[in-house]
Amino acid sequence: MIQNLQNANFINFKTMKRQNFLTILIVLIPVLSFGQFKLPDLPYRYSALEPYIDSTTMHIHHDLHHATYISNLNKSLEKYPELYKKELLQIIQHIDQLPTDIQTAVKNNGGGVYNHSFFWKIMAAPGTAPMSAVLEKRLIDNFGSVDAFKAEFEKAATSRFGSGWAWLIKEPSGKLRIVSTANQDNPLMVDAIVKGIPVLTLDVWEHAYYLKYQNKRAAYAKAFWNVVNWTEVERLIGK
Ligand code: MN3
Repeated sequence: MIQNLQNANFINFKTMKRQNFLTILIVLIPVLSFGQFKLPDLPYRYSALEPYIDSTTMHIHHDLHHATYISNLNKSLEKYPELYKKELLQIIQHIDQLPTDIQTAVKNNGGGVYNHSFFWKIMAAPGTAPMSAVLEKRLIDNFGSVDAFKAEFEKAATSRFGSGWAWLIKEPSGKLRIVSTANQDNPLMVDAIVKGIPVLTLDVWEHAYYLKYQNKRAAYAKAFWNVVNWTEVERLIGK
């Protein structure tokens, strides 16, 4: 009987300790990670872009690739925690002003974080954010026709050697222009060959399309038009 009671007390004590430990952990995790960059949720379900971009690709792309850029960005800033307080846009626009030992890591991982967060936002479920007449006119004014715009964008996507991104950007003059960048670079970075505000992008890294399209990047770029959030593109272009 005494033995049983002791066992019971012992077990209770152990359980209590574990609970305390868990409580401390739950309190500490947000404190320790305070200010660090976090993975944003997708603005739609993983299957929302089906059949053009499949749910498995979205899971791997968001939960693994994008998440890895986040954790590597946080790791690369560990030596300079004051940088966690900055806006990511501020950081990636002025990589040349960062300590030299982290510039490459922040360019690659900060670019990866920014580009993916942006990419998710300019897509939407098929048919839910069609192109308005206003945006159509803007594209015609800039590129001659919507088809010519799409053809030039697809060319930027397919002719980018290796990994990178195709972009529609707005130049300071208001002119729209199509460019492509290598790796996780983007047109906001200080060393971009052509600078401008991104209003549309397509990830042309193989991880973005290989499961469904294998080596057919051109087919992926064509399918992309079905999932563009034209409402958001128009909003970003503004006046
Ligand atoms: Mn990607």
